[in-house]
Amino acid sequence: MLGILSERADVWGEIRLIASPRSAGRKLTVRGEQVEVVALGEDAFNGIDVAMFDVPDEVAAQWVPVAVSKGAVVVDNSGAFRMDPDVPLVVPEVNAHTARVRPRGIIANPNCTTLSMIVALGALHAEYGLSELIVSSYQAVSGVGKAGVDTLRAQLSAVCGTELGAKPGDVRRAVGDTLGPFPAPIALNVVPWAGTLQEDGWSSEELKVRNETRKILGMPELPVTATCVRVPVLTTHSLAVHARFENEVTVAGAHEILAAAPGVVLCDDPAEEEYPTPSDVVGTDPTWVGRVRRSLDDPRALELFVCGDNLRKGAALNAAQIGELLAGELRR
Ligand code: 2RA
Repeated sequence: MLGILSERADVWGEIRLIASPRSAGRKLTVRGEQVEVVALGEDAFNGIDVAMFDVPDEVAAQWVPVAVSKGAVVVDNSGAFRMDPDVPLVVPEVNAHTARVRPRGIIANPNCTTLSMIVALGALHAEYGLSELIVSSYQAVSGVGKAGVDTLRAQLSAVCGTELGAKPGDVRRAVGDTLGPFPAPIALNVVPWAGTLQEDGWSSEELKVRNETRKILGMPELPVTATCVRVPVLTTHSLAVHARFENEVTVAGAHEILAAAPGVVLCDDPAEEEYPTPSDVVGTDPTWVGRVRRSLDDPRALELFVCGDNLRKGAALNAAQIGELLAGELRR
């Protein structure tokens, strides 16, 4: 977040850094300047116009209303308010207009998995009219935070550190009980699980993709099925998308829409081995789209592969873009 605020147009006056008392007094760099962190408390929000929260759900639930009571509009990156009907869930390229109506003084930032595909999907929906969505995610370990990254690195050392490396059946033995935040080894493996167990075997992550996509597109009845999978990638989520539309589609038409869509890069030339991969996409801002195909059995459906940096557009960048919308309002 600090990096993104430092790179983008400087629309801000004071940037105040607020964290738990444990971090108070630390100095962090933003806009090239050292700024001292102040401790979270009611007075910390005095005089703040826009407060961007990036804290666990329970901390957001407690402190977001405090910031609002002090006069701030809050951009919240947690899941605490996303499905509240009085809180808009905003992706500026897709539904910026919804940010203007915020009865609770809160705007929610979507989950990184939804954000990694929704800009491309929103552009196709605007032209063709989405009628059904089936997605499978390939999620990076940084989606779980530092523990996810540390665990993948440690497990990779354990399985690849020997001269010959682990053989396929050795992975669980090599990793031992150092599973970290994952239910199974993540090095040299794929784990069909992200989030917490919900009713009927769905994961919380799968329900977030469904519910948030519906809310962002303003389609509460849209059929959405997600299968969320964790893969041994550090950063950048990928999704294989099957999208069915009201109207017939063509690959050329989809290419034209995606190539013109703000926030999307079309990278689709399999003959030249050009398709997005997390290694190439990480560190960039747009949603990258490739492998665009018309379904063989359905002229109204497209298959695509999308990649988005889960820490940039998937989190901090989208929050900063919402903050910029608010800063624009305040200047008027
Ligand atoms: C994940 N989407 O990747 C979550 C993080 N918000 O685990």
